[in-house]
Amino acid sequence: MDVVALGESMVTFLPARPGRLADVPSFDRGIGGAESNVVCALAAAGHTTRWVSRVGADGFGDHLVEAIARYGVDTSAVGRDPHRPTGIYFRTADDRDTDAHEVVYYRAGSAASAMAPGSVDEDALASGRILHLSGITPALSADCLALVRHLCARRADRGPLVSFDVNHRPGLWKDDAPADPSVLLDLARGTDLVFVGEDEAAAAWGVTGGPDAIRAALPEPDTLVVKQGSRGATVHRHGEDPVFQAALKVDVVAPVGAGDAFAAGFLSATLRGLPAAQRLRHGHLMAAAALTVPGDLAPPPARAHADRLAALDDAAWE
Ligand code: KDG
Repeated sequence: MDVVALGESMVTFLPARPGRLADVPSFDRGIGGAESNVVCALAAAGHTTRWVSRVGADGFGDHLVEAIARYGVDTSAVGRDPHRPTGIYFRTADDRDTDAHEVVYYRAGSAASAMAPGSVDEDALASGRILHLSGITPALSADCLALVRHLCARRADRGPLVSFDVNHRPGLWKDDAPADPSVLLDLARGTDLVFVGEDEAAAAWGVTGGPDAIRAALPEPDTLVVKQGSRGATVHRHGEDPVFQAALKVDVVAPVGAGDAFAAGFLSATLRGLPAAQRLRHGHLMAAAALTVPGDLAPPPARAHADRLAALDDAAWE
């Protein structure tokens, strides 16, 4: 197995037309979930992947498991909870206007929020070359925080490389959250590969000043990828000079899911041992695909096509 991801996924409701949530009359069903988005994109790009989670014993749970399995993701370690529902969430229509962007979650008390150390299949979690986690899970409950803390603990007998996307979701860090978002910095310290946006580092940790300042606050992970919005991203790796790579300029249809696609592209290139700049380019290519569709997930460019685009000379990538 190349990549295993742990996290909550939800049935997503995308508004049929633009407007305030209060005014939208109908919604199209999709699937969302940062970590499953990553493994779906990786599976579509030809990697072997597994999603570990819990869903309710309900129709939404059936839909999630079936839809994610259709991408080619192994779902055999997804548990069913007969007592708790599958989470769902709604998005507002005009995702292009980030000020009007609304995400409304119905996930408190969900099946996935009850995940805890000992309640998920540890062998499945250790079965990949990479274990991908995100900062969404620790916001869901004290049990979920304990589970992620356990998985992020730096151990001598390292199993998979641990990848952690900070994914700061302000809507989840309310009064009933098990901690405040500064805990994400502690968790990130124990992992090997961290993705964080400049905006997230400022909002969650109060770290401003760009990639160098973020690296100074987070020196432990071998690889730190700082996403700088539409400008591009910078990777810091132990023993190497930082590398910046500009992003592709696209007309954004919906930003949700682009960070997951970026992580998938970067992880795909990491698994293939490509150099840092190529890892960033593959991240940007997958993100560009996700940015230009309304849902969370877009079919990634075929690997040979992505390789050709990533190999274009620097002028094409400025
Ligand atoms: O990264 C996209 C995710 O935010 C979306 O799919 C839903 O997982 C989700 C969340 O918790 O916000």
